[in-house]
Amino acid sequence: MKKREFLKLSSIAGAGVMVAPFLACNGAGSEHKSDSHDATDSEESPNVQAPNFTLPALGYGFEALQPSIDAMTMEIHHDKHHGGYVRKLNAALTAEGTYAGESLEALLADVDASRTGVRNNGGGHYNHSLFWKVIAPGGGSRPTGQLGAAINAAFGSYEQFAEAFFKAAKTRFGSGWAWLSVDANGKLFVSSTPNQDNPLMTKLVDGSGTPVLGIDVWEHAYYLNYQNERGRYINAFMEIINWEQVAANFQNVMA
Ligand code: MN3
Repeated sequence: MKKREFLKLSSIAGAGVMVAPFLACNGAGSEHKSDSHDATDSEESPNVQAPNFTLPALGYGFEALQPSIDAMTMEIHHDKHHGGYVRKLNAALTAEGTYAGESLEALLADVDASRTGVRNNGGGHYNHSLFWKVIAPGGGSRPTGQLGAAINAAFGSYEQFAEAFFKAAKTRFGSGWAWLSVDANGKLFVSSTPNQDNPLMTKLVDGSGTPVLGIDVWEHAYYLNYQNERGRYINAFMEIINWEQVAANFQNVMA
């Protein structure tokens, strides 16, 4: 898979809306600086834009996933946690002063350890935007079609995939995520990352790729209902996976 295709990802997380550059005046001597803009000595590009990432709607009610995930956890997790990542991502990009309208995916593919705000909050925005979509009321289904075949090819069977995914999620020390992703050769693999990192962050993770399924194993994702029993939460999650959405994510990567 070519780099360009790798970056051509499903737009699960709204990209920055195109807005007028806020350094519009270029007349001699009319140096303009936004009040909210962290002034630096570097030459400012006329392409600099105000970042405008937004919190996506959940797509179902806070109570829709009960009893697997309780309504209060969903409300706090979506509105407060994810909302905070979006707000802080916009703030971090504004502070950097070089945002030029890149997609969230492109930002994450390029982010390095020096850009803590974009790493943590851009990762948080991407990860949660994926998370809300790969779970759905109902559940109990299993991957079919091309995705099912690809899972069998990579892991041997659904059960062996499930075992690997469960283990990655259960053994992630502290806060983080477990993933099912597609690598540069189009093969599925399971991995886990700390904090809000994800496999798109080629400069920061071992084993980069495009996630098609992710589980949040931060305690805020499950503690109200499951307390310290992360394994019970992972099992509950795996029974409400929206495999149609995961299959669509997979098709999008492979297209
Ligand atoms: Mn979370």
